[in-house]
Amino acid sequence: MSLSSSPRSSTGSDKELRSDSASSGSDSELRSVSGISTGATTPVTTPGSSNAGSIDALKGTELIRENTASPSSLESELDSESVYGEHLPPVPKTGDVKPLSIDNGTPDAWVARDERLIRLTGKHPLNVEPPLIDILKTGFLTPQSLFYVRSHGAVPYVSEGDAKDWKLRIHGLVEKEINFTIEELKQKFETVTLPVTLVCAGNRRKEQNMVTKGLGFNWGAAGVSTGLFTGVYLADLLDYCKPIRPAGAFPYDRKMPGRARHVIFEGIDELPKGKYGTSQRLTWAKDRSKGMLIAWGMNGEPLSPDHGFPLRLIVPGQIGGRMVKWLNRIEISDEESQHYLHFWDNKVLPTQVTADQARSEEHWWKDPKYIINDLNVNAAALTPDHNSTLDISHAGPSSYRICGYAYTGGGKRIHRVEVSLDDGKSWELSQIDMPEDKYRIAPIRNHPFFGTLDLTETEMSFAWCFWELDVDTARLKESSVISIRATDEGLAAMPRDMYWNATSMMNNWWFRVAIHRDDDQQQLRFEHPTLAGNAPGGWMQRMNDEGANPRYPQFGADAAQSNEASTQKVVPAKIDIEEVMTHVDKRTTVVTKAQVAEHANETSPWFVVGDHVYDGTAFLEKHPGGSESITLVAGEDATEDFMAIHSMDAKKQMRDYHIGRIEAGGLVKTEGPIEDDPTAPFLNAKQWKKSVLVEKDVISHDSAIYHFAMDRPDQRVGLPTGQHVYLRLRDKDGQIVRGSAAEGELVQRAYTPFSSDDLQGSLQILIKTYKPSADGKTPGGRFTTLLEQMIPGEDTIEMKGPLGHLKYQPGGVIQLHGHEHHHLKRVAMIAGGSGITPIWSTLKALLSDPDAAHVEIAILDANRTEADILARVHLDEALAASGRTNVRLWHVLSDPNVSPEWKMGKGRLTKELLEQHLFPPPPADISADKLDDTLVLLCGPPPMEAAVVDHLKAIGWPARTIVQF
Ligand SMILES: Nc1nc2c(c(=O)[nH]1)N[C@H]1C(S)=C(S)[C@@H](COP(=O)(O)O)O[C@H]1N2
Ligand SMILES: [Mo]
Repeated sequence: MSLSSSPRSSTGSDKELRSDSASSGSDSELRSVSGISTGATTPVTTPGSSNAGSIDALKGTELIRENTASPSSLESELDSESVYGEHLPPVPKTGDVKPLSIDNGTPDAWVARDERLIRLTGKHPLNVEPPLIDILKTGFLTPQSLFYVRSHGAVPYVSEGDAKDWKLRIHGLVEKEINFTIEELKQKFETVTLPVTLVCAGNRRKEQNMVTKGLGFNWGAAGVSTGLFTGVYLADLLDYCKPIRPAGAFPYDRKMPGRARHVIFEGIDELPKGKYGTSQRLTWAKDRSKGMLIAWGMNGEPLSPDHGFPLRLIVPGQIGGRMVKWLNRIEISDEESQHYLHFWDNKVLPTQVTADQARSEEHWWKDPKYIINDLNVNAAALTPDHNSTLDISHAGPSSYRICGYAYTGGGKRIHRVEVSLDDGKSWELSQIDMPEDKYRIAPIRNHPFFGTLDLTETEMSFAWCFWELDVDTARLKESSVISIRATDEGLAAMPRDMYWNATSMMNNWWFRVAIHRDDDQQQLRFEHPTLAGNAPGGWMQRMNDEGANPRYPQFGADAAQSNEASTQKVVPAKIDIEEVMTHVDKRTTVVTKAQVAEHANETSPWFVVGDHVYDGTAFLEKHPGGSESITLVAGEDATEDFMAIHSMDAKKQMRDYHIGRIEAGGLVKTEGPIEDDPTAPFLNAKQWKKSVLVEKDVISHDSAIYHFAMDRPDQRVGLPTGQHVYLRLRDKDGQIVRGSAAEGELVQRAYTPFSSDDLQGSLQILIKTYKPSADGKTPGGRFTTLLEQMIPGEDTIEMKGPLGHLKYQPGGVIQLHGHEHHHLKRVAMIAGGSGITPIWSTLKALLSDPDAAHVEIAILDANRTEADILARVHLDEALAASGRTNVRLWHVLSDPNVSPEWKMGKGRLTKELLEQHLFPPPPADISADKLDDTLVLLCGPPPMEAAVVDHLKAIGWPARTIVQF
């Protein structure tokens, strides 16, 4: 094993460093991230060994002397540039950023952002990383605008004025509470600056998702950035407040009431389950050598809104998740933070705990052993970049420089980064550069913005380093994979194998870049494991597609051998979409992805089925499933859902809306969005979710209430009252397909819930089964026949939603089509058979809403026999419980043999019956600025609905007041 490049002198210029290397990108843009080399001879302290003595040493009398000795006249002459020092990494400024159109319509529309950031969770909230290769361009310090962002919700709007008045409150188990403005913090405590690398615990998560999808979204390898953070030491604030900590031994795992042991931090951002907050152990927080800061600045600028303006916590060496943004409250307590996300986020659960288990078994999240604080050792390659090439012909360079970043946690240093060209059989050392060490040469003091930037008194390492290794092109030519492994001073090394875990956090197996040779041996092409976000590509996806297992990847000759042995991949048979659903004349018209993207809107939605593009605009009004089911897939590939739900006739109708063939390559199928927010409701409008049937309450000869489980017992369903949800099952010759087998055909139907939206952990749906007729002439309902076969406690169904054009809002308001808000005075509900179910949830909400007591309700429920009346007991109970006198319920039975005892309606829903049992119709015309306060909600078999609509119109009900489900 030998070093392929000789150690460089500390004066080697950036140009020199790169001149002999072939590079993947445009060389001129790339600046070496390395600077001077101080060697690895700097002595280090043992982390965690700091004690009261060393804290005092850090606080040092020298510091205080310097401060008092500096005359203020001199201070004003200090020019930030010169005082900062030219030998130090340049401080990047936020570029020219503006609010982006992509954020229009989101709560963050006002936030200025850089469009180069790769969005990992769609538009909102902002979860982004810069393009990996940009780390090479930006270097040691990342400009705020290119700094990765992880926000669980909207960015709180804080004006300059708000920032002036911003108060940081410290309270709880302290002798002295404080409530300081940022100005007061600056006055009372020493301003300090530290270079700190922030890493989201999810960095490199996509690699884990490629093995088995876990609970989180797809971070690439750039969920990491570094800034110069300016603020005051948290330790100083704690010294001032004096935590109350009576001495005494205590069992480690129990709290001693009244004894301060935790420091809880809270931001102002409002999330579905409360504010963002987490905590630190008090002893750590008091340890100045750990460098925890209450920071207002980054890179010489105020924090940007995305990064926590005006104040945030910085915890060097720990995961980003601990560094609370928009910080305004600190509580000293005898117990750890009780914030929702302190428990349900930033954990590495044992590898055997599946995502499903993690969702349903709370104890994993409450076990203190699985919390993550300190970062683990990690590294990634910047060159070669994904898809870059290297000329290996005679004209090409003789050597190539591989480089990248590395970091570790807890203040430890990276001590080696090794590169293997034979997938781990042998390793060679790369050259490590620690730009952070430049700040150890001489302290900066009294800087007008940075205050004190002094790493001469600490041996902690809080920032990433860069490594590089020159290898002969000839050797790369022989290799099929570059593997990278970093090791820190505690000899913790990146493992060969992935430690898959449900949150897919702290992924740090070897970073491997596959090498491909082109056929004529003229160039090499490099392939990273994954690409950030939904971008396709990378060897992990390729291996999945080839039927190989990327968890135990094999490259080059090894892969070729094992591929031969593995069986052929089964490709599911394709329905002839072209034959059935396309217009002959348009089959050759090519529609570009960009054109489809332009129609990713609600007014002129285009979508893709198979290889073809359809314009759904003209069908929005007519679509029996509501316009939402079209607008939801606008700009997307809707093949799977479309094929599952539509009849042959519906498919044929698609010809009229066909506009052409999608350009080669097709659309990238959008992946399921964020799941790692444990506060998110169960239902997701863009993603099918699995749910177990936990219970089935049979309530009549042909109907039952089905109870489906959410991911967790305390999870909201996320189905606003009045909306429906799709359920789907797989049908193989009339038999339900169990488990995750992808056989059979998908069958899907929409249902409204029986339970209300405030029920947590479960969703109840009342469903009537359509059985085949006794003579066998009429077949049973295809979906309900499958549903009947489901075994409670065992079988799962898939759900997606919510959707629908009607939503109930408190106060007796019906929202239609997302924008009309009808403040009801009267509402008629007309149901036929199981048509009562979609009406039920709105009725129940109206009856239980104290602010809707004024709404007059008339219910007409039509069935064949008394036994057919669905959920009659439930209806009666809800009515009785409401105590309302302005609600009428009238059952009508159509069975000619109905018993003479029956006192309510008989026969069909005639015009006369409607006139008699409903209130008079609202005025035919109302002024343009008003909405109707009287509506009819109608749901039943299509012939019944048609007849009722005719009668209503004849009576004088304007069409706009009749809402059909
Ligand atoms: N108030 C608040 N603080 C927060 C978060 C948040 O959503 N709200 N996200 C956390 C997570 S998970 C990370 S990784 C870091 C990201 O910091 P950045 O967005 O400035 O890079 O902020 C942390 N602090
Ligand atoms: Mo994070």
